[in-house]
Amino acid sequence: MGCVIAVMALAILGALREADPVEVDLTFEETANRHPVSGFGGEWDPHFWRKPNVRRGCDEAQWQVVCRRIKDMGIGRVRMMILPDWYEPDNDDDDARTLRANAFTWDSEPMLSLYRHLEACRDMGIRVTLTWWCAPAKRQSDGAPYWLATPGVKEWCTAPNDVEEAAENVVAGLRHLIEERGYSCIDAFTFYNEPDWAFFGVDNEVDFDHYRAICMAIDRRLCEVGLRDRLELDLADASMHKGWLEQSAKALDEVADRYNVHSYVFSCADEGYPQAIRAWIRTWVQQCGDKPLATNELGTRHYKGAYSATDVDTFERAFLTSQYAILGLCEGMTGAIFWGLYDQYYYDGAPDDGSNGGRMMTNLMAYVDDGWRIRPTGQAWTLICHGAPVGARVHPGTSAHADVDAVMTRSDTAGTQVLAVNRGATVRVRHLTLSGAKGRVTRALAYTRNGLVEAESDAESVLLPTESVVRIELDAQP
Ligand SMILES: [Ca+2]
Ligand SMILES: [Ca+2]
Repeated sequence: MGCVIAVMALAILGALREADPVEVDLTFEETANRHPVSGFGGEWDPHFWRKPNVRRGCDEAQWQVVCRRIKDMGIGRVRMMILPDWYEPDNDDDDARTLRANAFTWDSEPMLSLYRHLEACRDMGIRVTLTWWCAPAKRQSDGAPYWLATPGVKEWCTAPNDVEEAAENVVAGLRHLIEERGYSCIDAFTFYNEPDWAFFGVDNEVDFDHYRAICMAIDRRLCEVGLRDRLELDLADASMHKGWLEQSAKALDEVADRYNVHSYVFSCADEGYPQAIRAWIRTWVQQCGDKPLATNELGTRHYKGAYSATDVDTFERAFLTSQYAILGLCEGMTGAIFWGLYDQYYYDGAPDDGSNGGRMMTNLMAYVDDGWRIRPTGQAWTLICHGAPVGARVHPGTSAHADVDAVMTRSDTAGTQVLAVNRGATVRVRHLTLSGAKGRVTRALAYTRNGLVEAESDAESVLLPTESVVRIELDAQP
């Protein structure tokens, strides 16, 4: 009998041992990355206060809800579009060196909507990368051909037809927003969305030299009006054409402050995706030399046209994009902008037009008719945004476990934090070491298939649940 009990006890002990999580040491590089965090956040295109959304229930009360959510998510940076016809519907005059002030429509519907978004960013301390999208083929106000567009282009976006007129328009807009209206939250500017394929010029061809000439002209004029020091020029905005970033980094080195790429490449369904993400980002970081690289549009390869994706409400989309952030930081990337913050209408079209009638449905939050429900991506991204605030110093991490990756951030305002991912079964991470000093764990929050949960922790270790992204706060001195 005694023998049986002993065997049973051993069996139970064995079972317990099996259930004990593997222990993993995390170590972090003493030297921080060359560049601090530029910001994690989302695309926030300024359409909330425009007719297609207002008529569907977007109002002051809903605005308060949305802004509160954005603040609670810890969004550090947004990318925001602007179009030239919103404020210069007709050319002010034939002289690209002199502004005819009363030709500009600063009180148009899209501009008034833009101001509300910029005011919110200013009030919430969110940085804005303003992106001058393109010269639309047609004016949005009345569908007439747009004066700055390249004629004969079949797409809605075209390259500007004149270097100096484009630069005049860009700088007029930036002066109005930053100087006259005081939106100091705009600290970065991108000329043209995805020019590598969408800079449609004469014969629908992309002309890099024309792109470069406008970037150079914008830089020169910003210097002339004393605005250059208030903005970083964030160029390339490269989407899919592999040579474009490298070409930009070589040809625009004297004017660019930073570069960005867009990523709709990866999926949790792909074998070896973590290594592929690392290699992909490493290539872009190297091509940028000593200038910072960020990802200014982030999604998964499960996009379906520009307005939908097949994985919008899945755990995998959240897991993939938050890993992209952590692995990217380890490889020297400075930030990432998720596409985008919440569902909204970009235009009012027929529901079966292939773009949901203008309803963007790929975002961190759903639409007003769904109570701005926070999707899995929104829950996971909250950990990333809080864990990697603007300005934080970044220390890449290493673990001996193939399923675990981590990065440490240190900021004067948010202290020392670790962002970790565990792709496998539960593990216990220990020795959250930097410079030989252990930080004491004060809190750990995990995103899992069950949503956001507190992760079990003591002062020296944290349990990373099965398939989780975890944000760990430490009391180590920054
Ligand atoms: Ca003009
Ligand atoms: Ca003029």
